[in-house]
Amino acid sequence: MIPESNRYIALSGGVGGAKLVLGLSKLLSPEQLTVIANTGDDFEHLGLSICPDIDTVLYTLANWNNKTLGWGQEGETWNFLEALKRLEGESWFNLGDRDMATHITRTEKLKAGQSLSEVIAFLCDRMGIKHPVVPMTDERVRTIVQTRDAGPLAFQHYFVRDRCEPAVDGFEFSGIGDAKPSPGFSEALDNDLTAILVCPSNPFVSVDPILGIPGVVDRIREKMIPVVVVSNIVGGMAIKGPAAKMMTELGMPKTAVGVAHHYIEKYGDLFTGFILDETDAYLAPEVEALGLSTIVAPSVMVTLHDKTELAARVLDFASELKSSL
Ligand code: FO1
Repeated sequence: MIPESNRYIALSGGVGGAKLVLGLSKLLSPEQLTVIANTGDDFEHLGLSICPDIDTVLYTLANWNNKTLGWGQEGETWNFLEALKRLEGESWFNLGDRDMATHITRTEKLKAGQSLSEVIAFLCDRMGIKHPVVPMTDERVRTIVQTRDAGPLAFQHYFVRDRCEPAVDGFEFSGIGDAKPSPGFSEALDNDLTAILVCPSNPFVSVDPILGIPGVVDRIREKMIPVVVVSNIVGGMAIKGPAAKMMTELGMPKTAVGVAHHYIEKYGDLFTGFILDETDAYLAPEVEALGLSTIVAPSVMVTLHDKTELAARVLDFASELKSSL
């Protein structure tokens, strides 16, 4: 049993992160869990404001998510996209008919002057989501992927239009210097927290933008609480997305050790715990040697049971680390 006074922040990107968030939401009350979603992937397309990671988390918690694609809505149809193609419109980003309703609602409300946090709170309410899911910031932050041959690319151009093909050189988060944590993120950081949980999301383009918001790392550090990461790399492959390919191109080992090393190198002793999949159990001594307490747990989440089991292991581990601080 998780004591009612325990409170957590989960940092999440899209598909992989949303799976653990769903598991956590089954074990923790809305008062105990705040989900912070990356907005570096957001972009403007066809006049619409699109927030892929936030929407993936929302659709997953609402059980509206497309189980085959990982992103977008279940029962989706593609009439708009087909019609757009006939008119030679920009159709490389697959916008489903149902999904369009989310983008149009968000765009209208933002244009009317609401903050992104207000719009996402409205969407959570309409989708029946009780756990607070908040954008990392209300300011505009955009991930730019530096590539060797194609120069700087806006994230969705790199990811969807160019299918992650260009070799990556580095990342930039445009606008981050002026960004503040969103009100919900800031309030959650003011709480008496038990731990920060870093979901199995891409370290470079999902977690780094959240931690890159000025002041966030210092505020976490001041709290002297465990920061626990679930590796997004299992058996040398990313659970989803281009993380392993990026690591190779950046000259890093594409293993969970590479992930741990990235976090330690960038954030020093901010991180305390690391969770490895069973496949990677043999890497535990190497991760421990980097100064991270490590446990091994099945972390490939297919069923709801897998998600809640991993969430339970993460929470147990965080409690153990908290009591040993
Ligand atoms: N990912 C794709 O690979 N192809 C798409 O056409 C695509 C469309 C899309 C539409 C709405 C949405 O919320 C997400 C969408 N994604 C698509 C996923 C998204 O681009 C990425 O998964 C994230 O940005 C990476 O976390």
